[in-house]
Amino acid sequence: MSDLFGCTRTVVKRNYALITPDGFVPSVLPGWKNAAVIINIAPVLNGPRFTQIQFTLDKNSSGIGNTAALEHFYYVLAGDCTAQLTGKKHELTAGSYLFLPPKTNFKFSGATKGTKLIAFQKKFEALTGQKTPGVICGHADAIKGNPFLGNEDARLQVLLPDQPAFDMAVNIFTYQPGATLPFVETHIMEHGLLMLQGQGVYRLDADHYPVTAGDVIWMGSYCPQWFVAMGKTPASYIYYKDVNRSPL
Ligand code: UGY
Ligand code: MN
Repeated sequence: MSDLFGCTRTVVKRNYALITPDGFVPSVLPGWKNAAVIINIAPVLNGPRFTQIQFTLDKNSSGIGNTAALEHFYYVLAGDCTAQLTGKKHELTAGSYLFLPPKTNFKFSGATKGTKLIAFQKKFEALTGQKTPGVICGHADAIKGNPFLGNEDARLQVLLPDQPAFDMAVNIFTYQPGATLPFVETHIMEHGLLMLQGQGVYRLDADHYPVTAGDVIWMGSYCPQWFVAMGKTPASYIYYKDVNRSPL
């Protein structure tokens, strides 16, 4: 990419945004101390119904709070840290993830320098007849990647249980070079996405963008979307979507 001043690949449109790391700016999030916090996606951005946040931690960092009416999902991108919940401590390493239901106390600390987390947070919407999910702690290495609609070269790891009690899904999609989403998807669910590795071209609405590791994308409801992995190494992204609830 050209280093020419005044240039960026970032674009913010009505129903999608591509936000590239050259433009990330930290802000303050109550409860988080000695941490670089970048709120990549939030409702003020043309209406997402969730937030997507990146945290960079070191030895002195802490993040303390209660999820209240929200559910939080944390994934460790690099490094390690501890999450202390009421009555239980979780040691997290790169690839670990933690789902916190509403009304959960948490304290993140004990990070090694440069530990990076991504979080997705949204208001939990209960479903009549379904119990509110409990805490889930898992690791991506333990989740099998299944061929997406029969394509062995495009594999999906589904990190949270695919059950009606959950109103959020977080998946990791890994594509071999040349593999694609099979068709241009247009759906009610919205997405928040972080490119984890590799590169490719993302179609958003009627536009096509080169994307690479570190890029963030918001796709609003009904934003036409498609991806092709390019280059010599696999491309993968972690992404959020809202699921299992009536629109009205
Ligand atoms: O789950 C999804 O909707 C996924 N196939 N979308 C995407 O990768 N853009
Ligand atoms: Mn999709």
